[in-house]
Amino acid sequence: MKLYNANLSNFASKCRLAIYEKNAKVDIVPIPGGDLKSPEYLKIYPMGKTPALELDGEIVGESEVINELLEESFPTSTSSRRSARSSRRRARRRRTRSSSRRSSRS
Ligand SMILES: N[C@@H](CCC(=O)N[C@@H](CS)C(=O)NCC(=O)O)C(=O)O
Repeated sequence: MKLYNANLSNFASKCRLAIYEKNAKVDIVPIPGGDLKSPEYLKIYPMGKTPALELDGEIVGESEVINELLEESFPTSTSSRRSARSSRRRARRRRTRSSSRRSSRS
């Protein structure tokens, strides 16, 4: 797993904290091209935002969705570890739900 991070982003810091707390095996990397709107980064994540998590070639955005995925992949409690595939499926559903909530507000 790889987290595309900008140190000054408060949204990315939520994910960094979760990664540090869990001591999770996630590479925290800077934004390719040095800018959220660089062609290199837009190719990876067309929203051009941080944070974004890369997992087996798939990109997951939204700090809350990322943190839920991290919790399921690296649980801190004794709750059972869910499979990465089902975590990703749930992350996709949450992303869809959170973007439809946002568009119904506007
Ligand atoms: N709802 C998103 C917000 C992410 C966000 O807006 N991040 C800022 C940096 S703090 C960003 O990427 N801004 C660039 C842009 O909106 O184009 C999340 O929770 O991850």
